[in-house]
Amino acid sequence: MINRRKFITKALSAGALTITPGILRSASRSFPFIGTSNDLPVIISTWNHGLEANEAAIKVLNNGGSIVDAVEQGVWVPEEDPGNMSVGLGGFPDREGHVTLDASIMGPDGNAGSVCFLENIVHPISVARLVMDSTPHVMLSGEGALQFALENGFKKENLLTPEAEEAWKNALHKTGYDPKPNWENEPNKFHDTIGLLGIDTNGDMAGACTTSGLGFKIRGRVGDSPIIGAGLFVDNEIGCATATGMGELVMKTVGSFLVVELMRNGRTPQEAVEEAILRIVKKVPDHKKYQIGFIALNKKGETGAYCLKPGFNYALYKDGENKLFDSNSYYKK
Ligand code: SD4
Repeated sequence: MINRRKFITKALSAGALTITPGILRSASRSFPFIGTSNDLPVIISTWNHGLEANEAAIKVLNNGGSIVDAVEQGVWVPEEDPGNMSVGLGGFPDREGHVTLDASIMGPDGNAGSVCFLENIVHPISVARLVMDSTPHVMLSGEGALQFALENGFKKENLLTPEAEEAWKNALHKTGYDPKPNWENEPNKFHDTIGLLGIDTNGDMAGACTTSGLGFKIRGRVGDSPIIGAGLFVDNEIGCATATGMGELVMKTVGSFLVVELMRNGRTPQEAVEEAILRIVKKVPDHKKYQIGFIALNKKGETGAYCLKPGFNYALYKDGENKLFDSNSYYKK
């Protein structure tokens, strides 16, 4: 009970979290960095918003926080950024105009928590953590997840910003209210989930994944991000992985679990993420219309990143530096 109360106080102070952005930021590089040193900690996260998320996660570790605190508070940064239209506050709504959120978290003890189809809460990752820490369950959805959050002190807020509302109206106009946006021409536009993986100086690993999901999706649609094993998986003996992109492809191949199992069987993180993308290429007939990106981290602090088509980038904090890298891709254009 005491732990739970402390945790809630911490989650509620999320709105007051201040991040000094950009201290460690550097230019994007056009080659994948594959870690080889044993220097820990290492934090890796999806897309360019990962730079500030990594910084926040490292600050938590530097201040003596746990690796679970670090991954959770790292992803608070894009969740509470109203300018980020793919995560938390300011995310693109579904086709009815409601922002619905998916999030999951896993710790080094193998415990997991997630929420899906959650509305009106700025930090779904912290609700997922509360599910993990204070209930015997793994996943809460929709109304029930909201009720659980409100009962535990989270505040109900409107997440639909004027910018996201305008984008929604324009998209409806352009697509004729078609639930499938034009992926062919804009493969990366709707894919900006943050997945963040970390290993601390003790070698303990955790991961967090949070998103507003597919822009202008059919109401009720849930993606891969809150599905343990699809959008996120952590096995503290082996490594961890997370995914971004068209979640349906990741769910059909249980992508993050696959990456970790490949590492268990001896693959490096880079080999594992490449094989998981290859699995999608082989098994999902219409994969070429979509984008998928995986990142992975193993027990030695080695990392991997790979995607279906060019355009995916990731942020890596390693050896005291936080940098953005372009991922290699299966298709070259
Ligand atoms: C989903 N995988 O809901 C998420 C979307 C995503 O960056 O990755 N956005 O399918």
